[in-house]
Amino acid sequence: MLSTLTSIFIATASVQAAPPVVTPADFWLPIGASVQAHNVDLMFNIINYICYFFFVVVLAMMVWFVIKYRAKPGTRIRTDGMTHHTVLELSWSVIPLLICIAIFFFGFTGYVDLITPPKNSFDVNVTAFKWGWQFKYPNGAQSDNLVVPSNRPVRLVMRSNDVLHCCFIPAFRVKKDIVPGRYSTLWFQCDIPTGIEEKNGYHLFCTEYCGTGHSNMNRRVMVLPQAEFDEWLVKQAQWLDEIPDDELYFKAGPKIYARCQQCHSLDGTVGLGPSWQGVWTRLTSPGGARFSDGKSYADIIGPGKEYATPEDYIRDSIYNPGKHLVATYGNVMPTFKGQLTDRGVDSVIGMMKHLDEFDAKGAWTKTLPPAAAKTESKSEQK
Ligand code: HEC
Ligand SMILES: [Cu+2]
Repeated sequence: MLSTLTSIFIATASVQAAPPVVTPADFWLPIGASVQAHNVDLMFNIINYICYFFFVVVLAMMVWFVIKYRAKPGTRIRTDGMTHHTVLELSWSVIPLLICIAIFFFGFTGYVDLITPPKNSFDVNVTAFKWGWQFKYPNGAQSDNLVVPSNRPVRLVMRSNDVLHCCFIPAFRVKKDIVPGRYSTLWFQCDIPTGIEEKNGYHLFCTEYCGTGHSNMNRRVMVLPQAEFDEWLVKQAQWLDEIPDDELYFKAGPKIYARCQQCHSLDGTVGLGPSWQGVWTRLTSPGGARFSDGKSYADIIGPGKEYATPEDYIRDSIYNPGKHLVATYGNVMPTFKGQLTDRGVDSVIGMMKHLDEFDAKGAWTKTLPPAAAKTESKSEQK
């Protein structure tokens, strides 16, 4: 135990002692902000310059031969049949072979480094789904953008809820497919903190075309110094608990709605899912057929029916979306079981009940009385 601790300490200490590694952006590549970036870029540049070199050599010789051996007017000389030139043929076989072996060697050892996370890495669980990401941390905290500690290897343990996705963080030079039914891992270490501001974070993309909402999978990676990260992590795990019950719907609601927005509009626009406009009135007043099996809300909601209250129906729609399909819509909503806690669901329900207080984008349009505004800035966080 002690020896493990010591070795972790030594490993961390030696990593921290190393100066931060940054490769500035150039014509071909964006900024390289991970410890791996340098090697990847080196390989890329070497291969790139080898290509330029041979491109120029081949093209120059081509032009030169075209001029030198062109058919001059008036001559009808035919060349002899080709013989061979051992030295020339051996050199154009052996030299490229050596170059290829070198490229393979450095490429392969580099690849092995890229797929082997160091032992002391910090694990983040990643779920990719149509169409978003969820990042879960060891203490139970969750976030929509990836937040990681700096100066420490981070390992992403990734899985997909539905189809093939791919996690790509260009600034870190890492990329890995996320295949349904299988865990994929990816690691990086970044020594250049960005702060918690989303706009300063590094880009994270899905680079496997996964359907209509594919482009909604763009996120940011924020890197914080370890102490700041630990603080963020603790707060993040409790962010919903810290908000008083009666403020949940406008403080937590919009943040959670951000995950529903690509399918559910607030202003009546038809999307992949039914708009939430007027949803509360619909649920609580008698209406006609609503579901694809011909049932109406009144058939399933009410005392003694499947759902005692509209709240129960909404909660179940979020945890078991396929159970009652709203007519004309497909069974495409992902379940939010394990992703939204009861308090999370409560805040969405609260938002649906007060939709008149939100604009079409889900921002709360009212302001708090001064006394309450103080608590807001305190608990406000990403
Ligand atoms: C990928 C698209 C998609 C996302 C993301 C999505 N939904 Fe849905 N949702 C649907 C579709 C499609 C339906 C209608 C079919 C059905 O009932 O499952 C639906 C239905 C619902 C219903 C029932 C609506 C009604 O009029 O009876 C509720 C409630 C709901 N979603 C809540 C949510 C919440 C809350 C979120 C975010 C946390 C969310 N949805 C995210 C597609 C989505
Ligand atoms: Cu995707």
